[in-house]
Amino acid sequence: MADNDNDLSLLKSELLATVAAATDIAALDEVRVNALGKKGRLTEQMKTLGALAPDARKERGAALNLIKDEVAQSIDARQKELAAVALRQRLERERLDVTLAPRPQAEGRVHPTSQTVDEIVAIFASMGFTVAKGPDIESDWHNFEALNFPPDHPARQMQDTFFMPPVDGKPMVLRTHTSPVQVRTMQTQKPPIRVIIPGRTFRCDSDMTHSPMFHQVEGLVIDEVTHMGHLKGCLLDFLRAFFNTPDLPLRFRPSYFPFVEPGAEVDIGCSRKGGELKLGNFGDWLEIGGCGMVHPNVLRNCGIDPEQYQGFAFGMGIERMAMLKYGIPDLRTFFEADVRWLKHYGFAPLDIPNLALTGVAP
Ligand code: 2NL
Repeated sequence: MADNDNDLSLLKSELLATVAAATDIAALDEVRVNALGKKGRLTEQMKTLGALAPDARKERGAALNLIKDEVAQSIDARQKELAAVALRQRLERERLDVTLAPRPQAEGRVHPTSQTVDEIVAIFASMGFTVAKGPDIESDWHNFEALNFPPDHPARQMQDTFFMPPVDGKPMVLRTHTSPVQVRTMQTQKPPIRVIIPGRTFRCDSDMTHSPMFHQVEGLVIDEVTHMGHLKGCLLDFLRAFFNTPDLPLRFRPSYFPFVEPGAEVDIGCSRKGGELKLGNFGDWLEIGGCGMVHPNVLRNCGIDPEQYQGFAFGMGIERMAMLKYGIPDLRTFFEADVRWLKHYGFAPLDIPNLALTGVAP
């Protein structure tokens, strides 16, 4: 009997020691399985009781039950302890100091071209336009042919083109305007159509006022009854909103673009007194883009019946608009990637265009 008592008290202190030594919940679970699980050491002891004489079985059984209870209690207590420690550590780790000063403002700036595109998109979106996109490398057909530039037409030389290697025998170019995206839109959408296309364009031209890569925004509206009055009203609303000038005058000057008939150059009112350019009703004029009624040949080339539908289109240079709005004097600086320039002329990332003051917000 004394031997039995000894081996049980040894087993008990061993098990309690392993409970105390468990330093996390996973280790403690293992201890529980090793002691009380199906093949645990106490369970194995229980299984040996059947072989004992009734008296001995009763005595040893009672002793084993006491040990079982004690070990189970000790595991539960340790579990609570470890959970409390884990919680304390987590609270420490995830502490948030709400009294800290805000982080310094981010260094990054939004490029004036991007900011201007965002502003243009916001205004036209409020007028019911969607935005379309297309590839920079275009087929000669999408860039010229569909737009009523016949193969040897001198108008092709109006736009000095970067030619690309042919694809599947088809001549390819870097798009010289965003108009091919309008061609793609007319081919894939049914009228009524109202889209603008802001994007990169390329012309083999580089001097004070020309960069080989620049950005354009073009607009296209196709419907059953669309006329020059709609075109002029649309551009007037847009330009007054964009330049934040409610009385900005607008003038159409007859001009030639192969893809429109009639076509016009778009001028806005300005003053050039004392070498300083100011926009507004001052009697002088500044060219800002071109526009016209979409040529019936273009509609036909894009699968739209010119007897049923007509539309207007317009185009403007984005850098030029940014220069005018934000007083940036030199076009070429837009593409020099000079961080000092970007710090000076760039916009804070959250300087979201606000239409509240423009009068066109619905
Ligand atoms: C300018 C002149 C213009 C268009 C662009 C256009 C597009 C299609 C059909 C007809 Cl698909 N027209 N676009 C029309 C007139 C002028 O841009 O000075 N851009 C900077």
